[in-house]
Amino acid sequence: MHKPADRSADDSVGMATYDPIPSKHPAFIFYEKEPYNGGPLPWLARGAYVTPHELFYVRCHGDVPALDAASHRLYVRGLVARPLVLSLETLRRDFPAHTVAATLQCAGSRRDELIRVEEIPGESPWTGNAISHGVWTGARLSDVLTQAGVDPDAARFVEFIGQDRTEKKDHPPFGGSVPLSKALAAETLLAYELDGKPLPLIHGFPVRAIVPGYIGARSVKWLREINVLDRPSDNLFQAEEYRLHPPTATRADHDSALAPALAECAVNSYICRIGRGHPGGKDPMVVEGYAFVGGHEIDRVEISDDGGVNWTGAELLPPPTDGPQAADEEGGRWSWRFWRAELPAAENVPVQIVVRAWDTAGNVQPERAEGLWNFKGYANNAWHRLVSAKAD
Ligand SMILES: Nc1nc2c(c(=O)[nH]1)N[C@H]1C(S)=C(S)[C@@H](COP(=O)(O)O)O[C@H]1N2
Ligand SMILES: [Mo]
Repeated sequence: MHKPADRSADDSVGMATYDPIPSKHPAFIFYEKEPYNGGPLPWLARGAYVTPHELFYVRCHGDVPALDAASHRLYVRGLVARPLVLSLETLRRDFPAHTVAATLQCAGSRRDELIRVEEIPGESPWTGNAISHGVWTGARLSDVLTQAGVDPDAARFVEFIGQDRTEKKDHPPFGGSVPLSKALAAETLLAYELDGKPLPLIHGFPVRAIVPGYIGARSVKWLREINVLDRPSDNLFQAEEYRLHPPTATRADHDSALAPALAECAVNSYICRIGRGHPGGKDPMVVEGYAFVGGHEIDRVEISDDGGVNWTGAELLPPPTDGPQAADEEGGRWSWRFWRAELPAAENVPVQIVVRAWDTAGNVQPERAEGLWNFKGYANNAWHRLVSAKAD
């Protein structure tokens, strides 16, 4: 059992409680257990459209605080006319509940391919598995901010601060900020449910921010403070981490002020599995994966079986109309797309299968990971290449 919350209400910050974090699926890959970091094998990520909780990737920068839902408080402060102190009960009772299906993708997803370009010490080698899809229910952040009365002249950004102790020097809590316009958008939630169930502990219980389309880092878990600011957050994870440095910058020599803070996810796609059929035989090869973009929609997915010379369209599958996804109020705008393609049986196997997606703004994934390399290993959206299985 979890130890009783030892930092439930105000300022007490207690010890890490890892034991027992609900166990994940046997095919969940841990990069680290403290902090808790892992994701599903990619073929399992493509298994169910709404990711089962036991397969939902977990990205933690510190401990997993065991918060008590009854005594937890959320503070809304900064450039507001009426600062608020909200309990979970008031959040549920005083604000209409909204449900938004949103895919979360960590900026470090697909880092392993960047590591193959050049080493990235100290960062986990996530494959395309730092991504999962959930259906989130909570209060609209805009409803809460309206009640607090945002200063119309000075307010520009909204900061989220969690209640964890991160691994960084002096153990600051994890935090970040989003522009006021995104904070006021209908899709941005203070979520207390995932797929109709209470938020699991490791995913931010009892309440987290959900910022659909943005890198996962902006969806702050174990949310404790919401601050309306005239500038971006100076929390370490906004001011220093989760910024996109040029390939020339290094850990020892970089200027974070010159590197843009990551926000919306660029167009991306990934091959999760290749059905072998009979390699070298007559049956087509079945290739399946996901595509995701924040802020636009996936327009099309293309697939190549000759390393990216010739391309054919993959079939974009519609999101399910039943199950938790059916409650989405946003028409699937913040949801990943599953795709599937059949390729003629290759005469000579193995072949290099490549996927790339286009979004509705006409953006396409870049060809090579080489030009995307950065010393933090963020935001890899190069064409994804996989070599098909060898013939028996
Ligand atoms: N308080 C807090 N919030 C956090 C984090 C964290 O370490 N602490 N990690 C962030 C990062 S980097 C990501 S990618 C997502 C991961 O959400 P998940 O663990 O629910 O998948 O949570 C974000 N919110
Ligand atoms: Mo992340």
